[in-house]
Amino acid sequence: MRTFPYFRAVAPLVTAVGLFWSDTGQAAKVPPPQAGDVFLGVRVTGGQGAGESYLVNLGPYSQFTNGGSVNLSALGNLGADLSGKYGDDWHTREDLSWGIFGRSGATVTTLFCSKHRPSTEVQSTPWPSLGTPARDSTGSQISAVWEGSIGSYYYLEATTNSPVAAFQPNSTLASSYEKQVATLGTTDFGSLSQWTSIEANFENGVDGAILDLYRIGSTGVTSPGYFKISAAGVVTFTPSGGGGGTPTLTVNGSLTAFSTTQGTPSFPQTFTVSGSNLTATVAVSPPSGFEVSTDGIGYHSQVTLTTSSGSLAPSTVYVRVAASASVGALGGNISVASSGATTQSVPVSATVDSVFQTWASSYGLSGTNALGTADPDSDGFANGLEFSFGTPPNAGNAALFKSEKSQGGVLFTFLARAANEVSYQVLATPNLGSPGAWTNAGVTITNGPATPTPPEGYTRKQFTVPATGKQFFRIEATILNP
Ligand SMILES: [Ca+2]
Repeated sequence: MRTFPYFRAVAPLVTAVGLFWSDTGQAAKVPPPQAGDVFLGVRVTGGQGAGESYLVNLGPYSQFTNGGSVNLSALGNLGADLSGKYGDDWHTREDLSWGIFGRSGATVTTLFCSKHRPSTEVQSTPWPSLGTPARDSTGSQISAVWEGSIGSYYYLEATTNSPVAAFQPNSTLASSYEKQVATLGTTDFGSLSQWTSIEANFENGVDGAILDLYRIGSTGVTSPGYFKISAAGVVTFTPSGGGGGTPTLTVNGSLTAFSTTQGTPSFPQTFTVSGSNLTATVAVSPPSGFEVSTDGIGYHSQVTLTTSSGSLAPSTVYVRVAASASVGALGGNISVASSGATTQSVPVSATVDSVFQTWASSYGLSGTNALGTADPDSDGFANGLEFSFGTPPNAGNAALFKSEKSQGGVLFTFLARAANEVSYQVLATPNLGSPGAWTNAGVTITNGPATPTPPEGYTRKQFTVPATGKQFFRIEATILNP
């Protein structure tokens, strides 16, 4: 090809000769690799081919996440390269290993790597998730191999059998695949990756050297599938759960109508959520007035379920009416959602009674007899007053409170609901014949005697009015959430 006499005899033309080489394509470099590409590396620890590792750009990681088959025919004849470099028995050599590596180019470092898959049926235990410093550090080691400034894949010449494969001399440079995965005293691609080995060797043939592909990003670890290579050197990818396939959420169980009294959370009910091929966590969000929990102890306005390798094992979700729910009927759908999956809805409904309604029901009152203005025991005190002062609405009573002479005047004692249920005010007037003349009596209501024990829901209160002049007093009770 080159013109030998020119090269030898006319030194200034050497540069021109070099350009001539390039034009013929004899020394074609691999196409510039891109961030997000996934690479295959092959190396041996001794024997034939020990001086060089084999690097193949498999193309972008994104092609492995659609859940379908992946066409890798553009890789060329890798078998010819492998046989030529490592011998025809390369696919049974115990000292020959392969591994997968790569990283994204996003501002958030996402890593791609492999792990020996025990068998086609059994996925490897996923690599641990990594924090930002560990991902950044590991990512820089990976970058060194495919785009480092000296000796990286970027500068290598393609083999005659594959446009995207190249042999890389093993060296102590950071760009050396062999250095990154075989240096003693460190995990693969630096000390922070926690990748004890991303490789599989071929001592049990190609069926014993399957590689799971993992993605390790800020949202955790997923695996879209696994790689195999045939004895002829044909690489295939099989999609599996976790990043491959359609993200799917499944809900089991349903909820019957809840009921509770305002201020008191209802008893919980449960349903389960499971999922597959998930690429994100699962958010469980109930409508207003309800709250959810993953343990039946801590309740929240929303809970997040964490997936493992794209799967969510059946997980119990507890649901209850919140203590803060408003009186009346409430309901809607509990949303179970994860990115890319069809959102599931769990219908939920509840009736929240007011404290007064629950009180009336406890006396067997219903319908019009349960109204606050009704007086079913005809004692002259409407239910609202009986509730406010702790007297029975279904058995007549003579008074709502007790009054007696005391040292400072007249002592009034009565049973009271909690301050957030009923408010009490003492009013006074000098003349019952003057409607609208009731004014605040200016007395202070304090806690009364604790004995005898007040009925549940009540405390005993008291106040004293001076025994001077002529005054009429009344206690006004306002039910805050009737
Ligand atoms: Ca009554």
